[in-house]
Amino acid sequence: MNFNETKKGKNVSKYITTPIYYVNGEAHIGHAYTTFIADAMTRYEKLKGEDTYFLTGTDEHGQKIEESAQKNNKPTQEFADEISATFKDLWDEFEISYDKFIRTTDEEHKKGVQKAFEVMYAKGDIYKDFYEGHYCVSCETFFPETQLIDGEFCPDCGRSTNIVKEESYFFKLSKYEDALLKHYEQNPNFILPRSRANEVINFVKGGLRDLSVTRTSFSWGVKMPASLNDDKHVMYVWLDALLNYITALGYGSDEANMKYWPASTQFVGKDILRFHAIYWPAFLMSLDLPLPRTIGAHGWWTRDGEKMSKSKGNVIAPKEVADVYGVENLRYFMLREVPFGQDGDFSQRAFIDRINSELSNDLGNLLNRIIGMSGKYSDYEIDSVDVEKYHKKELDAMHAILDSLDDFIEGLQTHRYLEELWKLFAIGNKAIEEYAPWVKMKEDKKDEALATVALVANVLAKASLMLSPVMPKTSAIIADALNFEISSQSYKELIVDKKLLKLFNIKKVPPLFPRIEEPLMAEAPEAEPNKKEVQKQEAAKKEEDSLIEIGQFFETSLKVGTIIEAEEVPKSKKLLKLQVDLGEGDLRQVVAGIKEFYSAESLVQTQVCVVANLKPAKLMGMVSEGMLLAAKDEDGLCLVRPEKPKKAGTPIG
Ligand code: ME8
Repeated sequence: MNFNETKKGKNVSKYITTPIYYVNGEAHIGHAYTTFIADAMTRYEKLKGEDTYFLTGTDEHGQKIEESAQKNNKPTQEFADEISATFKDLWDEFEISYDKFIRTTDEEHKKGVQKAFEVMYAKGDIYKDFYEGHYCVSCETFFPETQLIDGEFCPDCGRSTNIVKEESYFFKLSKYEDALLKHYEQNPNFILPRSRANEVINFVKGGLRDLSVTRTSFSWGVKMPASLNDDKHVMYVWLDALLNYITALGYGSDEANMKYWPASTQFVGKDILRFHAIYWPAFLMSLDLPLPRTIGAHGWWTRDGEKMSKSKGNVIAPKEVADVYGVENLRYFMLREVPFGQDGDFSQRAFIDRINSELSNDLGNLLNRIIGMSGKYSDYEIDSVDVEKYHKKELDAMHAILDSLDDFIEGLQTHRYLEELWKLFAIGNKAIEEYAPWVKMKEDKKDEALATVALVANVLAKASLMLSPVMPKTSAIIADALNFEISSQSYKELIVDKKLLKLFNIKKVPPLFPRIEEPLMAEAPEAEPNKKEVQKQEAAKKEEDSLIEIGQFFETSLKVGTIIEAEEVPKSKKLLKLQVDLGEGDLRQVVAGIKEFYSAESLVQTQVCVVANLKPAKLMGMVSEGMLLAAKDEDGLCLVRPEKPKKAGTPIG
């Protein structure tokens, strides 16, 4: 099976997905961001005339949902129905253009998951054993003891974990380690942004354990396939959830829409990248299905620089923002504000600034000026007949920008896409200042004045087409004023073929973006901090700033090494030259500054902990290919060693 399979010879369709949202709480701004970006990408592809399919939905099984329902004194299904409906209603109100809203409690989905389980089982990729480990209910994930914080707390969310021992079916994740690494290497766009790929690759290189894919400790999940005759177990929620991307297309039931597989872009938050970039492709390999083209991992949204949480009372409900500022303005702000993949901050100040300067000034005013001028000079009639003659330079500059936009979409860089698009309005605004049509009118050069007005009308037409994936309704209003419709047909004519608008009468429109002077929403609640509180917060912030993500830690390869040879470096007071065995024939020369504390002979055949992926360095002319871990205080230095002998090369972490 070639996992890179593209649909050569067939029409390539675009299948775009959001994560499916847990039904343990209502939608917040982070959910809205993923949904907006996926919606904008789908609309962009549609505009280009592609056959698209856009999936979103809700993730409804697992212990976390069961517990949330209990807390709310509701039967689990009823609770899931209610919360799932709040997501669907919100996306409908926001006119999100999804083709399907999947729920993991849908019967077809459950059938598809059971079929996938049977296929993996028949292939020998699933086996039964026992699992004992630390389980984080909130993340629905087991963690090895070595990854826990203080031996107890979840490394992802910091909550306390429980020890769970149970019979379980396991998926042979370890079998796919090499195939996954090969796939990452051969497909540099599999994980975007590329900066996020390293943490995944290092995690896989650190060794994959087989994955427990069933549970017996609770029952709120997809039942086992009847053919296995093992009712005690239900499916692990992540196996169930990830498979939604194919069951939504009918995998295991009516498979007509499987023609959309593989997905072109699957959007996820950075916290769930590992599930999507490791487990998900491994499951697909096991099912002999091609892998998605791109997993796009976005960053985290904060509010006024603070993490949002229910306890702080600073969570932003997207509906609240949309009700006062408008959903299209919110879409624009979120997609313009952050480089895809980086964390973003929601502040009303930044939001209002963008509305006033970019939407109201750059775009809104340009449209109003052109309507005003054409009303005065030509009774609202706009004719592009002389635009080429007087404005070739501006037309060329505009078309060069339009030609470059596709690359930003390919790289999921919506902020760059919008930044470039805004250069069109700059061309329009500059042309008005430079050619001053009102002066031309006085000089009796009416055709020149009207050519400038028509140039700007064309700028607005082309820009509104390209803005339509992000601001569909606003763009439709602009297009209507300019007497055309946003469609793949007009895209072809105005963008691909670079044609100009035909003779038409421009319509008056009310201002699209009234200026906003003051924040329209209540600010995030701010507790009155006393002096002690401030000090505490500053200390906590300092600590938090120095914290790293688990992925950053795994970027360092630490290994147990056995010292085979050791000798003093002549003329050096501090250095010893060591030959260290890191297993599987990996013999390293390490030059270490430990001579004052250890004799060369005492080190031979002892074990040390080695940083194994440092760039080689030269010390006194000798290459050193690693570093030993050591602790030093006023009493001197001691090497950090494994408590018991371990095989050379054993990973530490
Ligand atoms: O993880 N900023 O669901 P979920 C940006 N059911 N994104 C945020 C965010 C924030 N402050 N908070 C959460 C799940 N998200 C699983 C997915 S897919 C097969 C299963 C993002 O409701 C988060 O990163 O907890 C994730 O991408 C999405 O919201 C859903 O989170």
